[in-house]
Amino acid sequence: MGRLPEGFLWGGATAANQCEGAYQEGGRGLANVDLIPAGEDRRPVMRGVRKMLECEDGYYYPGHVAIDMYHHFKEDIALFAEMGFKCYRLSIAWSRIYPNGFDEEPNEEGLRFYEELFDECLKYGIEPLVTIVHFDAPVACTKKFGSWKSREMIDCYVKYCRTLFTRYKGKVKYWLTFNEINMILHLPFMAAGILFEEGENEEESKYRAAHHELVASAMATKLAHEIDPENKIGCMLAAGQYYAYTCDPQDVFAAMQKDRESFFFIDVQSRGRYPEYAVKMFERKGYDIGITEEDKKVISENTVDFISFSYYSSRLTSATPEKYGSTSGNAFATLKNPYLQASEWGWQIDPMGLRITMNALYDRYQKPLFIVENGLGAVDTPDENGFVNDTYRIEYLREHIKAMEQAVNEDGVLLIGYTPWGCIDLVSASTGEMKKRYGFIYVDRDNEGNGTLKRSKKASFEWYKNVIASNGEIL
Ligand code: BGP
Repeated sequence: MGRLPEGFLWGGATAANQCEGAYQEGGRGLANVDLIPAGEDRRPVMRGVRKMLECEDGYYYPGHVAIDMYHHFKEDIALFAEMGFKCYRLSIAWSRIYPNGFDEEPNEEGLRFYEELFDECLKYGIEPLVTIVHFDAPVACTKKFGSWKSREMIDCYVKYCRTLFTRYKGKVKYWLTFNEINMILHLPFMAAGILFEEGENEEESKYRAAHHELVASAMATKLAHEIDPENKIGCMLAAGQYYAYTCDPQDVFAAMQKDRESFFFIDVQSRGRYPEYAVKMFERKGYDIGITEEDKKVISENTVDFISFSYYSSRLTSATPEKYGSTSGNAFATLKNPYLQASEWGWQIDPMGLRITMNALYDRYQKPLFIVENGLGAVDTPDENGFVNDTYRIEYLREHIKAMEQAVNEDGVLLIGYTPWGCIDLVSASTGEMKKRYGFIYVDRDNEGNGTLKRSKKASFEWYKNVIASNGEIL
């Protein structure tokens, strides 16, 4: 039975900084993600242009408590198990393990926390899928050497990875080195803890920092395979194919270039070398991003085992974008597509775009894919009994799952699993709101931090449970 291969990893995804809270408990150090406030300064802080290296008075930081999963994880995992999850994607907060990033010894309390969490998953037969870095970086590293702008960060990251791979050997098999690695070009403080000085060439600095991440990712891949040959390492892209606004060849080329801005990262991580178009771009712009012969070697010898990605929407561009209207969409500028509806936050809804994106990635890399984020951020209004009848979310997911199944069954794309984003309501990365909800499970907490944190099942909970039980047959 089912529309997908046996063993398909159905599940859901979260990230530490958006759900755990307890930001000062268990010996955890301060991270960039703790310093991103709600409100109008959020975006300038995420972009690294408004420097915030301490918590400042007068700001609300939604990640400090989030949905307090740190203290609720047993209850939450039990609910995931009830839905029949085969897999749970979560991230480890780096500063729980190495509070400053460069500490000699790891923090045992942090290690124990995740060990208990993994054991809880394994108790229900849920396979953990672990993001090693989901945007977070210890602030002490930003202060000491500029975070990923410095090569020193590579050593800190590799040490952190060695600790994880050793400690969780036999419990965790699937790892992602960096969440949405291409986000560093768009929101560099949030994605990598980096800041800019007056007059600095920001783009060059971002590519240098990206190079350090790419080397670190290859070194982690090597280490993971050495420590346990069972380990499977994935890269992770904020994906969504760019369409050309018209069939004018100039527009088509503009769309190709936009896609390359993102493919660049996966080209390095999966093909094991810097693509020609990037080498030429660096030459043309006179950028020196410091690639050594040794870097090239480690990158070429340690490519990823699978390609994971988030997909919320397709994107649209043109050679003359100023002629058309734009809309928001996961930090990526995109034009308004007249054929598509959009969410309440302006993210355009395009299930067919998922099929197109899957085909583009599979054609390009010929490695198994893993959809590790997808979903609809929407306002949920509980009825008088506290129940959320989220038919709009079911509709969104149903259409995307159909497109995903077509990519697998009709186009022959190899797909390992599907973990929709925010399977339990959590803090929105782009806006800091609780109001932008993705979950099958409702959490009683609002934008200002009021609420009991009580968990309750939405209509989509039962629906998704049936999807999983029928392996994608009953939608
Ligand atoms: C991705 C991130 C997630 C997540 C998601 C939804 O970019 O990997 O952390 O938050 O987008 O975005 P938002 O929370 O802004 O709706």
